[in-house]
Amino acid sequence: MNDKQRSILLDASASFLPPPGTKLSYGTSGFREDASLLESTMFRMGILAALRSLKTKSVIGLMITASHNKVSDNGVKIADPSGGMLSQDWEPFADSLANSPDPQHLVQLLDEFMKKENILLNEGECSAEILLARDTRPSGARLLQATMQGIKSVVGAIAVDMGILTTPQLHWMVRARNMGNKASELDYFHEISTSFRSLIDLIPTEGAKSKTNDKLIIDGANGVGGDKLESLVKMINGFDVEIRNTGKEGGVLNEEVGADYVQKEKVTPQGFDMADVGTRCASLDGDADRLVYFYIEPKTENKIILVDGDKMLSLFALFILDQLKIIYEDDDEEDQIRLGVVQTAYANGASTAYLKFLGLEVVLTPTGVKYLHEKADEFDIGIYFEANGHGTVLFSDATVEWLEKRNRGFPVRSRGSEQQKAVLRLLAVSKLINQAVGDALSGLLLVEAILLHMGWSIHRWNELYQDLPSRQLKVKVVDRTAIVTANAETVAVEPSGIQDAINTEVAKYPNGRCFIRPSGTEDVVRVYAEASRQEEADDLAKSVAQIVDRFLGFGH
Ligand code: G16
Repeated sequence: MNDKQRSILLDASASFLPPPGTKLSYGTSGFREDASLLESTMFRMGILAALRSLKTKSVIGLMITASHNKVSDNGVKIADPSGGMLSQDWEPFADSLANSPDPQHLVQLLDEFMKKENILLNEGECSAEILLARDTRPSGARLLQATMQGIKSVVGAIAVDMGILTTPQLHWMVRARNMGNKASELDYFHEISTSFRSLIDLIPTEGAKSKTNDKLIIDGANGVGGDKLESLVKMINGFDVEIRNTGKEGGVLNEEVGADYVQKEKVTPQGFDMADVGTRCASLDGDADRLVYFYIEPKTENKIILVDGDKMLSLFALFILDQLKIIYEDDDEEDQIRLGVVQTAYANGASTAYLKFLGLEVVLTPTGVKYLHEKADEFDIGIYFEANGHGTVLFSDATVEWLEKRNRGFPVRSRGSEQQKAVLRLLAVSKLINQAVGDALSGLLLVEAILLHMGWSIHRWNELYQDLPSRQLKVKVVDRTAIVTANAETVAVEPSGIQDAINTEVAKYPNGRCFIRPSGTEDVVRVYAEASRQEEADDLAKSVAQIVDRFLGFGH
């Protein structure tokens, strides 16, 4: 870094000092805090994104969002050149940058890191480009300005404001740009609506006859996803969707609405009532990277039957397996495509048993799409989902090429055969489902297309297997980082003795399972419990929450 660049950075960073007394940490998917604490972090993540762009010689994305968190929070997610999350080996640098106490220290840190990573900053040659977007949070505009200033303090770096988008839209655009493809919002809508249409056109006649196409109601979390879905639906004729998203009419983002609320509380979101009994409903989260389905049963007050990420994973796996079976018919090429699934400890035990029963390889990782994505990428077709509705299906380049080659290789007499249709269906799925990151909008269209293909209602889908009753709780503690976990978060190795206490509780319940972990997005410890009956899952979660409080709570 030359003297001119150094003095620009020193001057600019003087206006962005970190909030005193706050330790910022790069969590499950980036920084997340009360929005009032984040200006310096956004400025510094702007610098980091510019350096990442220089290092990778690619376009980088920076999304200003706190996803499922309350409206007063905000945060940042960074998209790497592939469209996936920022490479994990840059996370410690992100942490040091965010917490650097003053401009001199910050510039020294940058200098050292750039030397280590061999990042050169030559005036006139800088080709860093960062696509920026934000969700609908009121603090977004102010934080965008801070981010822009950070990017601009790296001489020659370009910031492109893409406006208000869902997180997966931005990740999709970054991937498309780096692949040299068209990457506007319209291109995104066009790609997913046309591939959805292709899947519908490929429904076998028998299936099409039983096509229900009944109404779908969407809870848009009062955020960006509802608005974007409205634009998308306009491009798809005959899709009967009602979107409830009152953000612009006073409804508060994520407040008693949205995928996180519905999945954790298992109750109807605001704006839904008994008039919706039996109807297929779905909830997006605040930045539309999560999706869960649900329906309300008669006489259950505000309780819902949740059809979560695990059920979506199972539906997708079943459909893809069916298509592969058709493709391999009278073929000795079997086992050529390695299909695998990735879950976390939150996956309902019944879902894992079902996936294994289907003959699938199931891999478990810690919470965080960055871990699941990485594992799913190791398969030819990898499906990953967290129970909370984050997930997607990844097709390797070789698999897409193999499908394209097979499609071209069909002799004239077999054109339009079921085998060719199965190939075309998988190709359409690879275009419809976001290859960069889990995406509620594209996931929703894939669920809808598969339900139509199978001629299934949401009830039939839900019957794939019966969930074991479960309960999730949050516990406020003095310092959640005191918990250290192992074995994909299923065991707490610290504080010493806590796992033994949990084991003693779990042993009291038939089919009992329980784990604790510090959240990486909220200042809480999460407790997950499963048991044979709902009351038992509730009791187990409650007693383990008390153990957490005893070991780490404010009175311990
Ligand atoms: C983020 C991550 C998810 C994770 C979720 C909850 O989601 O991308 O992978 O499941 O946080 O994490 P935690 O339990 O650590 O709070 P989102 O939708 O909030 O960005």
